[in-house]
Amino acid sequence: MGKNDDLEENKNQNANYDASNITALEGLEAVRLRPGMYIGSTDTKGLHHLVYEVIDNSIDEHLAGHCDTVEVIIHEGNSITVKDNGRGIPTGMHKKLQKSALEVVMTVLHAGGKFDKDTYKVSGGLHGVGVSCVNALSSYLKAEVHRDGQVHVQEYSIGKPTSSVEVIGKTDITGTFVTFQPDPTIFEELVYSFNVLATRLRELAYLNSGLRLILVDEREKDEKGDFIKEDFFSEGGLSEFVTFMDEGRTPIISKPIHVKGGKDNVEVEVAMQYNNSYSENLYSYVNNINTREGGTHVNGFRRAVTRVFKQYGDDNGFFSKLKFKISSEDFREGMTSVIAVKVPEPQFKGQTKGELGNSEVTAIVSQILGEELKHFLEENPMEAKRVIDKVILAATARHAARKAREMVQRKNVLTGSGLPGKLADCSSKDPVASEIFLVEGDSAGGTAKQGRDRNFQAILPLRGKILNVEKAMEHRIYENEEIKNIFTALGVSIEEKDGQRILNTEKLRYHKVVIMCDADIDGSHIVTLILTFFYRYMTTLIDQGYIYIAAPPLYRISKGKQFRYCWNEEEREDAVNVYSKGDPENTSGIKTQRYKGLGEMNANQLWETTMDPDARMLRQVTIADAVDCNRVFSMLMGDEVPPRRAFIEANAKYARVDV
Ligand code: 0RA
Repeated sequence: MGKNDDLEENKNQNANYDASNITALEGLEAVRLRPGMYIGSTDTKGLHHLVYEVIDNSIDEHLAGHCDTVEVIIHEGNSITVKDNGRGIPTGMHKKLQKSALEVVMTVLHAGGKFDKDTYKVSGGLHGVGVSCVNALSSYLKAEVHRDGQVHVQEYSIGKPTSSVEVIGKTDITGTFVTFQPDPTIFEELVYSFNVLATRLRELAYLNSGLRLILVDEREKDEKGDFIKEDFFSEGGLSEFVTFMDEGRTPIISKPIHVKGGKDNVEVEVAMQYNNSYSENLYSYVNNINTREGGTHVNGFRRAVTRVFKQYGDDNGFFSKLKFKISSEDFREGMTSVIAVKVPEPQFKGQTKGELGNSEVTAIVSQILGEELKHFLEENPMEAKRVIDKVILAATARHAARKAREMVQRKNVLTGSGLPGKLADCSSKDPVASEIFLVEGDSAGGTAKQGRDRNFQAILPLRGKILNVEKAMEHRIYENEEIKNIFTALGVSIEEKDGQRILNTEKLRYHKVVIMCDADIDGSHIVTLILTFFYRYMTTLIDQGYIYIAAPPLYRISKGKQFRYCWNEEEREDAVNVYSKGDPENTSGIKTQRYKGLGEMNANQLWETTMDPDARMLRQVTIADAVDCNRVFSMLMGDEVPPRRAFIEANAKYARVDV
């Protein structure tokens, strides 16, 4: 049932109330009753959403030209303060409701925005429910408004005022400071993540150039004794965003193409850069909200890129020697782009409401970008030629890739089962119950084959380092023995539809695909290579939660017949402590075995530490943040060497602990 159905229900039950009462009646009770409907969820995502909801109002003040700084403070105990230097929430009397406007904004659902409809409120979107929802879901909230020379304060608990609006002093600034403590009876998770908030503030800084966003974490201090603090500010906006995302790649034009424009109340901003990689990285936003599923704005963008580049290439005879057609995909290979639109009344569609539906937006984006791109090509013939050469290369490679892919896929049909010879399959044919372990090296593969439960666990040994797909051309990927084996063992194939490559997972043979490598730096490098491959070619499997990383132990500590496996230094010290009964003189009878690789474990040890579902630890690979993930992979696997090692060691960043 949608929000509107709810309203409808209230209307019928309270037929004698007028419109303003209905809004008030639906009230904050409804928010507490069904929080998920207003903020998405009550897990860690919903918890962070509360902060975004408050910041949205500050960003509206920025968009209206009245605010240039927003500060977010995570306090000890995980309460949050959001401070802005906007105009401050009005504090005068709201005539209709006979209350301070501040109280109305904070306690009446949907009144969170501006009162006058003419104000162009665009931030928010997916939920965009206003600061009153945050109030309803907070055990404590304080609003402090600096306005008209005075400091006004009101406090609330679960959305209800616990004091009247009081003037507590004088001020010579304007702004709104909101402090809130999320209600522990509503939220399953109460701890704020600095990284999650930092990533969002960074993104907001790029999306709203000129706005400074500051994040302070009072729960932690640095070496100097100061609170952890980060400052996000971008003068160049989306152009800098693209450069930031492409940090690990080599650009092929001197600076990103950056276009801004607007028509019929729709604002359009696009930045794009070509690099020498083979993947397309496209991020789209509507009213500062990431639209992961794209939509009409992305369609308009693609349309303009294809049309303008194609025309330019044709007009100059650049494509005349090609023996096959150029597809629209070829114009976007190695392109990193951000498309941000601001739409007054966005319609969101799709499974996760991550797709823009407003049909008028396509033509607007296409027209604005098209004109600017034409100018760019006319004025920068050298750069244009470099892009066109890249497009021709992409088309040629795609042609070769299709052939290579067809070869692999046809061969499978011809050879009956088509399963790779190296695969030790499981007996179960039920994908839901079946697991496959991708194991580094033939020797560890052998141990895993002995150690597994063959009923539901399959083993595919991979030889050494698999191909770095970040640097290889597509057809090389389908020709690669290890990668071919992964495709055929998993039972998935790539199909082309309207020039787009789609992973067909209908015949996926396992619902757990576990990457199992040594617990050392080489092992994590191999994990990363395999993950890069999954991320670029089998994203759906990650999205659907099928990809896992096994966590083999680092040590076996034993004394006599007793032993313990340890996964980190802390556990090792702990085990030694226990066996020595805390006496450092008493360690000579304690044996420490350091596992340098999977190969050093016998089959039984491998089973009981790493493969047995009752004892093992698996990390499920998730894509929490696509921007982050892309950057990580391009850093790791791209051209720039220095940032790599640190990233590899911290590869837990894109995986979370599971089971
Ligand atoms: C209603 C009207 C106006 C501003 C705001 C609300 C407002 C809300 C929040 C929430 C956090 N920061 C905020 N800043 C402003 C317009 C005020 C005017 O016309 O002066």
